[in-house]
Amino acid sequence: MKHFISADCITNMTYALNEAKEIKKNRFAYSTLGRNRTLLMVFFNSSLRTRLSTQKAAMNLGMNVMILDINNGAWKLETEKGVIMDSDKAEHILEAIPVMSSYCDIIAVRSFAGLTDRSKDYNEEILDMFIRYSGKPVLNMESATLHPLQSFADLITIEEYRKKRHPKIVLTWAPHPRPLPQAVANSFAQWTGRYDAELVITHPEGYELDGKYTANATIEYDREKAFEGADFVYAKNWSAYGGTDNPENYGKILSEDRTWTVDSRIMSLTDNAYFMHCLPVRRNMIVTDEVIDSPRSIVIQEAANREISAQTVLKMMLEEL
Ligand code: AN0
Ligand code: CP
Repeated sequence: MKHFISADCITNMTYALNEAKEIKKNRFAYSTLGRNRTLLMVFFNSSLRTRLSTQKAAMNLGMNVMILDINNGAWKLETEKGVIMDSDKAEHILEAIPVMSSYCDIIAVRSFAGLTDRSKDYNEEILDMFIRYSGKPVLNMESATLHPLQSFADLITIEEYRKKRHPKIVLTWAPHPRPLPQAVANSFAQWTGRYDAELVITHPEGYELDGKYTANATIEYDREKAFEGADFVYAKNWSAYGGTDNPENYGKILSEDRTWTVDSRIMSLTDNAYFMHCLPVRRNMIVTDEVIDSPRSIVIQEAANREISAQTVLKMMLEEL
């Protein structure tokens, strides 16, 4: 595996999950694999988990790690091609990428969707520039449309907690005061679509995700029916994708319906399901205190597995260097 951009970069999901299991048993087994190799992590957006877990994973493999927050101490970057640079942006990404990549062996990038121009976001213009102009393997730390390190950690967690061979997993939209990208939801659907499970996605009308990612899922608008008998409930907010009929809705909040907050009543319809969320989570918007504080909530274990997903991926990337 050269780049790690999406689930498509993993040819054998069972192998990847087994690798993760082995790494979790002894995370220092490959502590010299990354010797004299440098990971540069570039952030265009905030992070707690991705930053710490990916750094820890790289350290477990013996790598050196450098981190750059573009919005904190670096020059403001121009990302549009062909513009006259007379604004406050002092440097063009066309120089910044090859310069940054000259100092490292693997370059990791976080760059969220702008949520204004769907084709720009869904063409992954920023991530694509890193792939094209860095000359180095690129690790996706949440791009405009996907968050593969999160989804891989989610699957590792489901694999650890599932009691049935073919569990029912429900991805449920939940309310949030700010418009959020579809990346986590797209990616979760893409990864679980390749896992031995039944995936049901429930959301208010208008929140349909890009069909490219939901091909192996059942869309159920009846929320109660969706939750019935679930083994895992994965909550997430996303803004509208817009679809073919309403592209103008892209990035918009279409519903603030608080009855979609995951609470004990809706959880009681499940088969004693585990509650999951990628975090950060807004309590009593996405999920009630009662549910997230209950013993069925595995959000902390899920976040801890981010170290394992990142280490499994970095190991595969280092082996290809
Ligand atoms: C981001 C999102 O929804 O994509 C990151 C989640 C890991 N969440 C927020 O911005 C709150
Ligand atoms: N889940 C996740 O990616 O969290 P951060 O945004 O804090 O990195």
